[in-house]
Amino acid sequence: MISPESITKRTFDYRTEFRPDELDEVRACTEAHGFAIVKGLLPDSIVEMLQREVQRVVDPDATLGPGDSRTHVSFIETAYDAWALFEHQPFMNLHRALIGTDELCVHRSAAIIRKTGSKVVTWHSDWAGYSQGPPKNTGDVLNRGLWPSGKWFYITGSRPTHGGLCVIEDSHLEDWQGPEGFKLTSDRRSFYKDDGGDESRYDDFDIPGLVPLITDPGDCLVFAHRTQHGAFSNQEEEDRLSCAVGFRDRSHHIETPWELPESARTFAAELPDHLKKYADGYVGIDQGWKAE
Ligand SMILES: O=C(O)CCC(=O)C(=O)O
Repeated sequence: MISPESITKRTFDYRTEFRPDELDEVRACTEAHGFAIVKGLLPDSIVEMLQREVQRVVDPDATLGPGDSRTHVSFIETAYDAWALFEHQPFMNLHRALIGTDELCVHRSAAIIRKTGSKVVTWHSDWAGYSQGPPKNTGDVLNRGLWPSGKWFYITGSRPTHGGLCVIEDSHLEDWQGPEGFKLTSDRRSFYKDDGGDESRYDDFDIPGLVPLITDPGDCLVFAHRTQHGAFSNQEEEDRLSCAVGFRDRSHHIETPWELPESARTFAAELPDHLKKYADGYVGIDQGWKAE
């Protein structure tokens, strides 16, 4: 395995970092290269609030220990203080620009804790649109949209020694065939070394086109729906915390094979009146649902 300490920030012959008001540039970079970083989208006060909310919602009884990771897949429903994001205009402006409309509803949200020693996140694309058959799992229902898949806040920073995120430049392009020396898995969701091994998702970082994202806690990490990404193990003492709230165009109706979960109904009922529009179209997620 490559040592995270040996991975340094890359330089590019194009810009990858933007101010929150450079929305056209963020969109253009995401479309051209598959990722972009919006610097300083959140002030320290919101970062600190999100750090508290991620800990409270994801690990309410503080049961996680060394080596553990946990993901909460409907974070925003009960992260009450994080509803302030709906009123943080730089955040909403970014989403309006990425989705291309003002008529947004919450699509999905997540928050992750990775403790010291947590495992590597193997390389994958979130996009479930490569298979067009009936959905087999919740990802097949929710991850077939063409809008950017990642809009993450790594609120304790993203860096290789801290379980930071990496993407592969240009891996969002429709005709991308995998990095040189690798083959795509048969579902096109990941890749493996072309040395006669099996199709297991690759878990190391010695990859042509690798982009280690090295960011501050208030930055937003944007990536396109097909972009391949992975994350290092967290080798620092501090918990690695991240969260994301994604939206879609409210007029893009999603048919779910699950009933609207009680927690999604409660979220819609509890949102203050002026924010209820963001729950209009929200379908929640039933983690227990699987095709028969
Ligand atoms: O935890 C991470 O940094 C990676 C998250 C991720 O890959 C995903 O949610 O698809």
